Amino acid sequence: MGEKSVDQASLKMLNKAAQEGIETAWDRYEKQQPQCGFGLLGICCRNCNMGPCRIDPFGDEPQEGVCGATADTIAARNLLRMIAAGAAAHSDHGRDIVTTLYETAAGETQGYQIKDEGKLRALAAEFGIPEEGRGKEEIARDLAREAMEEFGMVKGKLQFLNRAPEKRRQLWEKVGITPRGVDREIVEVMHRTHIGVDNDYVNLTLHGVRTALSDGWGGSMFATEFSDVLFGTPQPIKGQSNLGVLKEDQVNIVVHGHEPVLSDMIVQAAREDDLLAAAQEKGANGINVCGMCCTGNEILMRHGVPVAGNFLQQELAVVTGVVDAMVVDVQCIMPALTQVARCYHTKVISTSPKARFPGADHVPFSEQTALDTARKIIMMAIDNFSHRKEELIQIPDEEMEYMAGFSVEAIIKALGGSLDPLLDAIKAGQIKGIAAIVGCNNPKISHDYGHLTLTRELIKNDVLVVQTGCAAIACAKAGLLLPEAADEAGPGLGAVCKALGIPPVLHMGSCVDISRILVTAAAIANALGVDMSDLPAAGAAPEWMSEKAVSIGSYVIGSGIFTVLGTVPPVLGAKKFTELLTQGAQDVLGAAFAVETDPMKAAGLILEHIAAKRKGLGLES
Ligand code: CUV
Ligand code: SF4
Repeated sequence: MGEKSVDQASLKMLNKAAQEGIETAWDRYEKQQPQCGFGLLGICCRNCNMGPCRIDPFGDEPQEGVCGATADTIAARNLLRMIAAGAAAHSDHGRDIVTTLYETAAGETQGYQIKDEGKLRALAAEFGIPEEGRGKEEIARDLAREAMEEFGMVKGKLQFLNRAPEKRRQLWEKVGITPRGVDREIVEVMHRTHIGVDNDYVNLTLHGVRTALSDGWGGSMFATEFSDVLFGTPQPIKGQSNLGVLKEDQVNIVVHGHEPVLSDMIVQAAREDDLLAAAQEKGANGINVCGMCCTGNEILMRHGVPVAGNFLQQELAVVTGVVDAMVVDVQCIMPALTQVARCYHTKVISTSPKARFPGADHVPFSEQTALDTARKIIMMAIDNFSHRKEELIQIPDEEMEYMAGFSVEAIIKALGGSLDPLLDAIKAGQIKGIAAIVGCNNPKISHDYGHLTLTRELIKNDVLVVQTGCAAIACAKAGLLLPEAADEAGPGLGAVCKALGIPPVLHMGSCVDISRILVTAAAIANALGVDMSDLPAAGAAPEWMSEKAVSIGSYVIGSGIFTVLGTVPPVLGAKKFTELLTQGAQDVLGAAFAVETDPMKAAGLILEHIAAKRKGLGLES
């Protein structure tokens, strides 16, 4: 397992990159070795200018920062700031979607429509907004305004929390971590982690969980639900994945980043006849829009658009020499892209005022002129088609079909209209439980190895796997998102999947769509009349790297679901804090973290956990 990747297409491109003298994340990771021990252990602090301070991990002096902060305080504060950044990223994305809906309803945007009126009306009912006899624009305006208020603090409690089982809501109240407003919790992290404010690692941790909950049941959930209203609620759909989706004879546009407001418009514009004609005039046989990372997930969920790869493949896509434009918005976009692009002909086009990249072309994107901007970007890609360097072109032939589009609505539909068949299969032990495998890639672990190993092991043991993010793309490339993959599943899960015609691994969308997983888990718990912590369910992030993943992991345990991390979080230098996260949290939240870098062992932990929870529910193991 010493290989950089288990994905053949990626290995080919890594080889090509090496021959052409191109550095990738793996090379830069190598150059960072050995990485700073204090940083890895989470015990350095730069929160004020008496520092930086660091704690001796071997128990020698110093054991406190200049202000007296201990290892536990420092590591907890650091982790809280990671949660705040992650929650902010998801939630700011959510806010942008809400704003787009508001402006669309006001007739101020170009190219967007309210695609799922049914969902709009259901959400309106949930928020107590009158909808009978009113037009969709009117409702959407009220709903979006209501949603905007949830970011600040008007009601003092997020609306979507009502989707959680009552027992869970009571627990949040009792522990004092009911999130009050999305922005408020994030701001409060920054306040509390300022020098000389919150120095109690337990108190800090509780607020960290509250902040994360405001992401999962707030910002992320707004991003998902309002995206469905604007762009349509995903339904099962097929497409292609991996670098082989790039086409030598077509204009290749890779959209990379996170927000569907941009990528959906590019997909839409690329289908216009005059742009197609312009591409043909340049000698191309078409316009091939592909996705990467989570914005790729957004458009593959809704349009079956091909996905070129996951996080660690962004540079490798450029190395093929056929990407005419790499269009980016926000999050998980390596600044190194422009360096790599310089060696080929690829234009990196940034679009968000929040995310500029030295060396990129910037085309400011706004909802008001979205379609025109998308057209302009596509024209830039078309114009760049003739600049390819023939001698540098090599496209790996790896390409794999996937089935995605499993929104909660789609899952219920696939089950024949209610969750009952799934509940029955769980009760009967045909399906032992459900595991959510999510998150990024990280050069600390062989690319895709963690995702694939854990997923295969779990489905083999009759655990239904639901996924989002780069984990889902890893499984798409390996063919695990096809109904035929039921053959790789255990006899129980395999039979259920075959009867329903669904894969044993359900792709539920981008990282913000982990909110769909929360909704599913809550609905199952509600149907069984139990708390989410009673479910035979687990979460895992085998290759996580981003701060968003820290927020996700924290709201998953905050929601009562055991979570295994496959790369080590920067906390181990703080003994008591680590104990709180991996043990103490269990007593308070009914769930805790485990850290396990070997995915086979992680699978063992999850299977054990699921067996114990089944027993707790009185189900046969
Ligand atoms: Ni938001 S956060 S690398 S793209 S899953 Fe992919 Fe998903 Fe992690 Fe980023
Ligand atoms: Fe050092 Fe305390 Fe300042 Fe952190 S807050 S840098 S531990 S003095």
